[in-house]
Amino acid sequence: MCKKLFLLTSFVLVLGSGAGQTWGAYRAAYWDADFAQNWIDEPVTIEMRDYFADAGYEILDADQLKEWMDARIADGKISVVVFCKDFAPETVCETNTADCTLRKYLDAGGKIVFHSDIPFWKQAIRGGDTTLWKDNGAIGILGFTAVGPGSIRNSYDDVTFTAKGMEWGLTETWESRRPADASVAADENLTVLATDNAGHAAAWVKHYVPGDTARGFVRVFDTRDSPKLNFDDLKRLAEYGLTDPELAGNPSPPNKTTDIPRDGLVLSWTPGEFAEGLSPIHRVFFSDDFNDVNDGIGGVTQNANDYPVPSLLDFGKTYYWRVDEVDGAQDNTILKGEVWSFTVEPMGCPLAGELITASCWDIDDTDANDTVNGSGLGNNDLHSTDTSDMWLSSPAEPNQAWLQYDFDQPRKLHQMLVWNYNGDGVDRIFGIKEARIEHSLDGVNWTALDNVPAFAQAPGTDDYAANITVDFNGVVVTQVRVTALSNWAGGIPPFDQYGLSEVRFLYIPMRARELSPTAGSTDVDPAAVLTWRTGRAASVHEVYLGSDPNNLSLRDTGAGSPYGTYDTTPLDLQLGQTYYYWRIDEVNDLEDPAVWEGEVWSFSTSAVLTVDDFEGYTDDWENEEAIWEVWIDGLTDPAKGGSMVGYAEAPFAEQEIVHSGRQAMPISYSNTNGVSYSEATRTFDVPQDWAAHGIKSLSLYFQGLPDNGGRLYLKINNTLVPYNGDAADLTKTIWQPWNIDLLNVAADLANVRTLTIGIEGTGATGIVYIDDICLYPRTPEYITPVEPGSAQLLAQYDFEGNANDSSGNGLHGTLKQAVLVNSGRPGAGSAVELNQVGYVDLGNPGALDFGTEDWTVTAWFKTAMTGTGDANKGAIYAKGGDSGGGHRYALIVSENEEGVVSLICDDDATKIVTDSTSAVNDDRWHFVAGQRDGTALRIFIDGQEEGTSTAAADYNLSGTSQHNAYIGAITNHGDGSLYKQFNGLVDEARVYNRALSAGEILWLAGQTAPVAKPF
Ligand SMILES: [Ca+2]
Ligand SMILES: [Ca+2]
Ligand SMILES: [Ca+2]
Repeated sequence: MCKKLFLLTSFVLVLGSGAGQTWGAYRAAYWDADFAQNWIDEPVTIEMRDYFADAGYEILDADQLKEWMDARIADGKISVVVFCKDFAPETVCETNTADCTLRKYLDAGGKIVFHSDIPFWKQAIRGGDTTLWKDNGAIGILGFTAVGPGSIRNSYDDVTFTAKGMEWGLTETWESRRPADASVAADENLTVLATDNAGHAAAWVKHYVPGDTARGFVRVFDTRDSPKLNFDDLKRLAEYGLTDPELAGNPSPPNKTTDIPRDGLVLSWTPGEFAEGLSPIHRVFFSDDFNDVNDGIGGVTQNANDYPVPSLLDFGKTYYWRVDEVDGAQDNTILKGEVWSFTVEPMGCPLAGELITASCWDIDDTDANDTVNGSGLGNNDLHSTDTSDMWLSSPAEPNQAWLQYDFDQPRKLHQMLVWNYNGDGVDRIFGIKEARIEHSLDGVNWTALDNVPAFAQAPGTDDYAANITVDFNGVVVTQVRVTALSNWAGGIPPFDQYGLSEVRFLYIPMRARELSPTAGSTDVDPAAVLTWRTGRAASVHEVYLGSDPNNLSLRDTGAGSPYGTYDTTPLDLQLGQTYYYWRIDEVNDLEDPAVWEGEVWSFSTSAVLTVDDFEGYTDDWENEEAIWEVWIDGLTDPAKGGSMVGYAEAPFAEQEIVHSGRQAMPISYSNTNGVSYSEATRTFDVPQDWAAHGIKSLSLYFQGLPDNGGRLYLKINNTLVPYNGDAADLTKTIWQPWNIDLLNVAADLANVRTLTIGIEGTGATGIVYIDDICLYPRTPEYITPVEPGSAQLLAQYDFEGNANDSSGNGLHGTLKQAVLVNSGRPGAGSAVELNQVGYVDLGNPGALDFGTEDWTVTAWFKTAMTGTGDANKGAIYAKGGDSGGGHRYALIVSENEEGVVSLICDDDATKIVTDSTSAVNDDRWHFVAGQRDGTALRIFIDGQEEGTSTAAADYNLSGTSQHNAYIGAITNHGDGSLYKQFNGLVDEARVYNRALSAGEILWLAGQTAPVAKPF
């Protein structure tokens, strides 16, 4: 009942604090006296803190920062935090990995503004201490090399703002000292705000949410001269692209978007926080005049969150709009919105230079391609005076020099823009004055263009904008030739040369474009809706699709603009298909040509469909995003029995025990007080079709607890599917797949409305964790336990009375300060007890050193070891030496992650670590197997394969002969001592010089019934 009680109390709390919530709550600045800073002086941090407090930002200390980030991760509100100090505190940078809170906040759409020293150079510890992370802080947390190597540091260049930097609001420069390398900035797709003279990024933004361009990690002011820090600039960076949640936000189309279709435009936005529930809610202003919109002239009041633009828009024109909100929380105050803008598609689109092949009159001419490759053109389309970026015919040409442009395919031409020859000063006289222009569709028949204007002379200065426009009036061509008839020098020797700086062809887009999925897409939903932007003037869109690119079938003929769609559902595309091919032909019988055939694009479908991976649930129960609002339990509906989905307090989903991603579903069950079952049911708003796309199996992963009772089952709609494995699998603390052959399920699979997970059995109680419910196009397979016998068994240690080898090979061990105790495991007799001092010395028999051949090491063990320092690691079995110069193969607990076993192999050249995934330090018996099988290195926990790595076929481990084999310890090759000593019990350790099969490992793990083989 506690969850319901929690709901009631927290609802009251939210009502109490929610109404007064302001934008300040989502704009914050971090400052804490108890944590250090580095390159910024403390008095400046205080000045900065006070500046942001005055601007309405919430000031957070290190603990509050952790709470605030957790809250934003949970509620996903648009937010930003400015760091006044240039070390991040341990409360949010618990580790220098992507698992820390600060990175999770970025991944959840957060924004951080960070200045001065290298980000995460040190972790700040409460009380003023620090942990030195150096460059690895940023590499681990941000996921890339955020600051370049020493060779590019300390340039002291005054930075240059990029266009983006100015757009984001930078006004005051600084001297760069710790920039990101230019190539890294490009590879990481950083938004670069400022550069040093070498082009390295002195201010940049790393975005963590796909498609986002305003949030993420903002790095600025990469130097230590802290008095120059411009707080206004920092504030503009912080607020760039964010809006006050009280105002209308998220404009669609996004602010300043260009190339918007002129027809069918519907403006939309997210309403301000307090705008709901009133009437009218919004006032919309729309005009091509900024001032009219900014001044609030005209305007339409309405309740809908969208506004269909009433008329056809003008090509190339910029329009402005704004949405004012009525604030119901503040006496219906009108909240004036931001003015947004967009620009309509141009009549003609620029044809990319890569699609044009340029040639010219004479091989002695300079390169004709310099007139179509954008050379010499700066950001604002202004051509330079650099003649190496222009074309110039060779001397002594009698007024017939020509340039020819061959297009990739027929194009309907609108215009050609021309930049004339722009040589410095007098050199511009080589510019063409009169020209003949011809065009051809077939390369044989040429037509001269009428009304070609005289070409104006270039200014011979660096800011040359195109000053010649040639109209083609929509003629369809593949080639254009420009012949010089005269130049601005009169063509008299020595001035008989002819030049151009650049041309640009503008074509009318008649073919379908912006196809989605994009060419070569993978993991496409087999029920995908294909979309494209329609060709200009097309009245019908023909959709061709098939699995043979040379034999596509016509699937649909539809109408509509500016976007076309085709729902592939009727085709029943198959999962895991590589590839499908498709093409859109745009048709209008009134045009010539009537058909514009599109390119053939391909995509492949996903191999698996996810029903639920539990990643989408949040703690925002008010918006019904909590896991227990989707998976209905017995607390919500008594018909579901004794189940409780999720936890009583946030985070509601399980975030530690996960099979993949960051969340799983916990179901607590108690089949008591008159109920004999517990269920969790998800109802699909739109029934799912599990009979389509070649689906054959439903799969899920589950994990239990040792004291769990009962038996697992599923219901698809109301059809029962009992668990087909051992009921005791529910007591295992590892992830196990349950794969269900849907052929054997008599439910209406084409119309799945509900999926139920249940545990039956009166009196049964416990918790089961569920993750990754998926659909596969394959039939389940099972692994059957098989007794491995003694074939190629090298050694076996049962610890019955001594540490002798019972394999018959005589590789007896010696107990060293270790004792034998009752194992407590049924049928297993005694086990060896190791306490981080004791161990079992197996000597150094050559049989335990393997070269390149296969082997398997297995053991039962029980431990409660915690921590991950060397003293906290525990070798279950090891042969050879650890640390520098060591050769080894070993199974070690907590080598990388607390309580998780790793298989470590090292030939002193390549160390290969194969981690398992389950934490096994629960003081219960578990079974581990590590093996080499050809080039595969694998680790199994309790019979399930949990990790695999690849080794070269000639990976040779014979060097492990340098040290003894041990159970419970490994030799530190550096000093010859034993370390990583195990704490707990070990029993039934075996070494084989062959790779046991998965079934043999299952048998050794004590499994008697077949288990599902993971897909
Ligand atoms: Ca050029
Ligand atoms: Ca998951
Ligand atoms: Ca034993």
